[in-house]
Amino acid sequence: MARELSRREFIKISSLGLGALSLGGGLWRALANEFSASTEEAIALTGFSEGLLQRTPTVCEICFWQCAGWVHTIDGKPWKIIGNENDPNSNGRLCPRGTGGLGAYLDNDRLKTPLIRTEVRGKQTFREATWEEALDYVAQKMKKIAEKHGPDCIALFTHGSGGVFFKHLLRAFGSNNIAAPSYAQCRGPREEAYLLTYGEGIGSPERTDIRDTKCLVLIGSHLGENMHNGQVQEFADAVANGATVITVDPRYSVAASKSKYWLPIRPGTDLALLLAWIHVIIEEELYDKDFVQKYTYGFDQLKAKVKKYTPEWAYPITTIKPDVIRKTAREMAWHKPATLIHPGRHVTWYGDDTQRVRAGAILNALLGNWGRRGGFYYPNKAEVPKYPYPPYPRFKWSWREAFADKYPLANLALANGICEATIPSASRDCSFKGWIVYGTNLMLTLPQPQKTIEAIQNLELLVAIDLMPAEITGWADVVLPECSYLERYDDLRILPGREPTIALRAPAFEPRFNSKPGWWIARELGLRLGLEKYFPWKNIEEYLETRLKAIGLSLKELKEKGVVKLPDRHPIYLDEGMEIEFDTPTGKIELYSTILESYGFDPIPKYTHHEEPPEGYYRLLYGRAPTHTFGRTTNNPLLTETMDENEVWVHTKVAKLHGIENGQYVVLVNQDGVRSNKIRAKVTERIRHDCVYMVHGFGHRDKRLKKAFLKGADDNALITRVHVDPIMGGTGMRVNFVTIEPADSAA
Ligand SMILES: Nc1nc2c(c(=O)[nH]1)N[C@H]1C(S)=C(S)[C@@H](COP(=O)(O)OP(=O)(O)OC[C@H]3O[C@@H](n4cnc5c(=O)[nH]c(N)nc54)[C@H](O)[C@@H]3O)O[C@H]1N2
Ligand SMILES: Nc1nc2c(c(=O)[nH]1)N[C@H]1C(S)=C(S)[C@@H](COP(=O)(O)OP(=O)(O)OC[C@H]3O[C@@H](n4cnc5c(=O)[nH]c(N)nc54)[C@H](O)[C@@H]3O)O[C@H]1N2
Ligand code: SF4
Ligand SMILES: [Mo]
Repeated sequence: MARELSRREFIKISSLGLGALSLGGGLWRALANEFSASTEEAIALTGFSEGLLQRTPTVCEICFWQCAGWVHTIDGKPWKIIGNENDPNSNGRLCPRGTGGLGAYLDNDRLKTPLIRTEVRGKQTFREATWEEALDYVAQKMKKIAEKHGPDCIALFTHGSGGVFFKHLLRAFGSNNIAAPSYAQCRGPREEAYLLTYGEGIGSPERTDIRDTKCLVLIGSHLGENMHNGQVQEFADAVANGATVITVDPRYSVAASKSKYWLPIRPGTDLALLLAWIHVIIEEELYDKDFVQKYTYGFDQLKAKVKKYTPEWAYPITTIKPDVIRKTAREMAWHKPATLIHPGRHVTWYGDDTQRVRAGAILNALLGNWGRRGGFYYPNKAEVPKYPYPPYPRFKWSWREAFADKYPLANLALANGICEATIPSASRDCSFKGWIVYGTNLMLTLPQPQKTIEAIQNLELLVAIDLMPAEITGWADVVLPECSYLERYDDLRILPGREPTIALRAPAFEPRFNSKPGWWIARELGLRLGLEKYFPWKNIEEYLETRLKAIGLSLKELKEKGVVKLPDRHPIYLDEGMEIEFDTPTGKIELYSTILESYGFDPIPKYTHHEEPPEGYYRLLYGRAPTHTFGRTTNNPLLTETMDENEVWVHTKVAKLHGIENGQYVVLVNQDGVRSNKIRAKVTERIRHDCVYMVHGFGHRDKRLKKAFLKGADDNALITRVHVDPIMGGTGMRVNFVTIEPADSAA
C-alpha cells in the first residue's frame, strides 16, 4: 500500500542561505549601462587601475537560441559579454538579454546551497544541507521508488543545456520518461505538422531563409518582441532590402509596425484565413505548377476541399475583408518561391494547432519554397559522435501507456501528460512517484497550475535543480543549486544552420556560493545509484576531449576559438544541387496527409470554430518582451532595470466600459473566478476589442526572488483550462477569458 503522504506546502522564505557575496552597487550600475566600454573605460569603471584582461568562450543560456560569445574579465572580475564573430546564431552581436547575462551570475538572490524540506514544530521549512547529504538523500529516495514501483516511475522535466546530463542519468537508471515544456507547450505541433507534410521538422534555429526572402508572412510570430537573435537580424535585413511583410496579429506588434499589411485577425480564426489564401492561390492558378507537380501528393483532393473556403466565407469569421485576402494572396504568389509563410514557434494556441500549422505548410508547398532561396533551406549540422557509453537498460513503462489511443502522433513525451499521469488513476498500473525538474519553472510554464499542484501532492520525491529560487523550488523536497552558465562547462553546442558549426561554453568564473555545475550533479547522483559504468569520465574536460578527438579537434582549440566551422556536408538549396527526398509514405510533400488519414484525422485541414468570449470577457493573449525571457530573467538585476513589471493591453473602448484609465492597476478575473495579481493597464487602440494581451513571465510569488516578487501578473495562473491537440497532445492555451476590475488600492 502506498505510504500516506503529507501534503506539501509551497514554502516562501525570505532570507535563506549564506551571507551574500558583495559585489558593490557601483559596479552593477556601471555594468548595466556600459557594456560597450573600451578597455580604458572599463578600467575606470571597475576601479582596477591595471589588470589582466581575459576572454573565455561562452554559449548564452539566457534563452534557447544559444548564441556563442566571449566573456571578458579583468583580473577575474566581470566586465562584459559580447557575441562571437564566427557564430551564425549571433553574427558577433548578442541581443539585449544576452548582454545582460552577467546578471544571472551577479544575482544575489540565487540559490546558494542545497536545501532539504523538513518539518519544525508542525511547519514545513527547508534546512540547508551539504552536497553529500542532499545527493545521498536523493539517491536513496530514487532507489526506494525504483524498488517499489520501477525506475520508470521517475520522470524528468528539463529545459536548457545542462539537461543532457540528467537525460543520460535517467536513461541509465532505467526511465525514458523525459519531457520538456518546449514540446507540448511550444513548438511540438509545428514539428509534427511539417513532419507529416514534408517528412522533416523545422528545428531550432529555424531553417527559414528570412535573410533572402522577398515576402514574409508572420502569423502571430512577433519577431522583434520574440528576440531570437539571428532571426531578428535577418528580419531587419529583409525589411531593409524592401521585402514585403504581411503580419497577421490581433495586436499591432513590433513586426506589424514593419509590415506592408497588418491583418488584425479575430483571435483563433487563422485557419480560416489560411484556407482562404489557399483557395485564392489555387483558383487563380497562382501556385508553382512545376514544383507542385514534381514534388507534391494530393493536389486534386486539396483543390476540391478548399473550393468552399472563399474569401467571402472567411470574412465574417476572421473580420479580414475579401479584397485584402485576395491582394495579400496575390502578393505572396508574385514573389514565389522567395515567399515564406513563417511556421511559427510557440504554436500551442487553440488545440487545432497541428492542423493550423499544416495549412501554412501546404501554402508554402504551393508557393514552391521548400529548398529554395528565400524559403526554407536544407540545414547543415556538424556530425560529432556521441560519447561511447554502454547501451541503456530496457525501459518497461512509458507515459504513453497512460493515454491509450490518445495523441498518436506525439513524438516526444508530453509535460502535461506526465503531470496528468502522476495523479493516481484506477486504470493505470503505475503513476509517477518521482519528478526531477531541471531548469524549468513548471508553476509558470505548465498550464492549469491547479493540476500541477495536485500531481505534486502525490509525489514521493520532487527534486528541483535550478539557478534561482523559482516557484517550483518552493514545492520541492530537495533543491539543488546549479551554478550559472558563466561558471560552468556544458556539452558542445551542435545546432543546424547554413553551415555546420560547433561552439563551446567554458567557465569564466568560479561558481559562487555553494553551487555546482549540472554535469557534476548528474555524475555524483549516478555514482550513488551504482551507475559508474555510465559515468566513466572523471570530469567534463575529459568528456569533451573524447568527443572532440573523434573529429580531430581538441578542447584547447575550442577554448581559443569558441566557434569552429566544419566543411559543408551538402548544398542548402535545390538549385545548387541539393538532392531531396521526402520521408513521407508517398515520398512526396503530402498536401493530403496519408498518415493523418490512417489515424482517422482530417487529411486536409478543416476549419473548426472556437468558442468566443462571453459578454464582458476578453480572450487572454500573451507573448514576449524584448529584454526578458519568460520568468527566468525577471529577477536579473541588470534586465529588471529595463522592465520590471508587465502591463495588460486593453482596447480604449473596453477600458472605458470598465472604467479603467491608462496606467491604472487592474485585476484580471478568469472564467473560473481565478484572480490575477495586480497589473497596470495599457489602454491602446493597438489591440482588438475582443482580447487583452500581456507579457508572460511576471508575477512571481516566491519572496526569495526579491526584485520580481509580485511585480506584474502571471498569465499562467489564469490559464486554468486548455484545449488539447488530439493529434500530438499540445496544450492550446489561448482559450481562457478574463474580465477586468480596478485593483483594490489596499491589495
Ligand atoms: N525576448 C524574448 N524572445 C523570445 C522568448 C522570450 O522569452 N523572450 N522566447 C522564445 C520562445 S521559447 C518562443 S517559443 C518564441 C515565441 O514567439 P512567437 O512564436 O513569435 O510567439 P507567438 O506564440 O506567436 O505569440 C505572440 C504573438 O501572437 C499574437 N497572437 C495571439 N493570439 C493570436 C491569434 O489567435 N492569431 C494570431 N495570428 N496571432 C495571435 C500575439 O498578439 C503576439 O503578438 O519566442 C522566443 N523568443
Ligand atoms: N503561461 C504560459 N506558459 C508557457 C509559455 C507562455 O508564454 N505562457 N511559453 C511556453 C514556451 S514557448 C516555452 S519554450 C516554455 C518555457 O518554459 P521554461 O523553460 O520552463 O521557462 P522558465 O519559466 O523561464 O523556466 C526556466 C527555469 O530555469 C531556471 N534556470 C535559468 N538558468 C538556469 C541554469 O543555468 N540552470 C538551471 N538548472 N536552471 C536555470 C530559471 O530560474 C527558471 O526556473 O514555457 C511554455 N509555457
Ligand atoms: S538570443 Fe539573446 S538571450 Fe538568446 S541566446 Fe542569443 S544572446 Fe542569449
Ligand atoms: Mo518556446
